Amino acid sequence: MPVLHQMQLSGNCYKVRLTAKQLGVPITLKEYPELGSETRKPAFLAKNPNGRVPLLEFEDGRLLPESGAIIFHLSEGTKLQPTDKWARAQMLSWMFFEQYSHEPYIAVARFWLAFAPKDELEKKRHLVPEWHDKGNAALGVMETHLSKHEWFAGENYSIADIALYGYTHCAGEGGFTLSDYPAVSAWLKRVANQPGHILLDARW
Ligand SMILES: N[C@@H](CCC(=O)N[C@@H](CS)C(=O)NCC(=O)O)C(=O)O
Repeated sequence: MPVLHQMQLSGNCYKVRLTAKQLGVPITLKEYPELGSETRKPAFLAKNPNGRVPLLEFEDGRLLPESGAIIFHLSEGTKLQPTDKWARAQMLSWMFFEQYSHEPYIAVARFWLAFAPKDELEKKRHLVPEWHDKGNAALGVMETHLSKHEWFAGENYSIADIALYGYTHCAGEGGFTLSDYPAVSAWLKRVANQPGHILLDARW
C-alpha cells in the first residue's frame, strides 16, 4: 500500500487524504511533527530533496512530492477530473493559482499565527499585513469566480476544488474573515457536503 509521508495539520497533506478517501484509494500514513525540522534530516531528504510533505511513496519505491501532482495522479481517470479538454485546463489553472497566489499567503499566515512558537512569530510579525493583503486578494479572485460558478473547473466538483479547499476552509486560523466572502462560504459548504468528505483533523 502507498505510504503518505505527512503532517496531520498541513492543508497540503489534507488535500491528499481527502482525495484518497473520496476515491477509496488505500494509503497508510507516516506522520512527521509540524515543528522540529524532521523533514530536513538526511533520512527524509533522501526521499524528497525539497524537504517537504506531502510525499507519496509507492510500494515499488517511486516517490511523488507536491500535493497538486499527487492528487492529480491519484484522480486520473476518475470523477474528480473533468474529461473536457478546456475544463481540464481550467482545473490546472486553478491548481497553479492555489500554489502561487493563495497557499503562500493563507497557509503561511495560518502556520505562523496558529501553530508556530510565539517568539518565532514575533520575528515574522512584520510580514503579517502582506500575507493578509495577498491572501485576501486570492479570496477575492475566488469570490468573483464562485459568484458565477458552482465549482472551479467545469460543471462538477474536482481536484481543483480540493486543492483550494485545503487551506481556504481553515483560513480563519490565519486571521482571515471568511464571512466577508459569501460565495466562497457557500462553496465551502458544498465541498463539505460531498460524499466521503473528511475533516482535516479526522483520524485515518
Ligand atoms: N508546494 C508543496 C508545499 C509543501 C509544504 O510546504 N509542506 C510543508 C507542510 S504544509 C512542509 O513540509 N514543511 C516542513 C518544512 O518545510 O521543513 C505542496 O503543495 O505539496
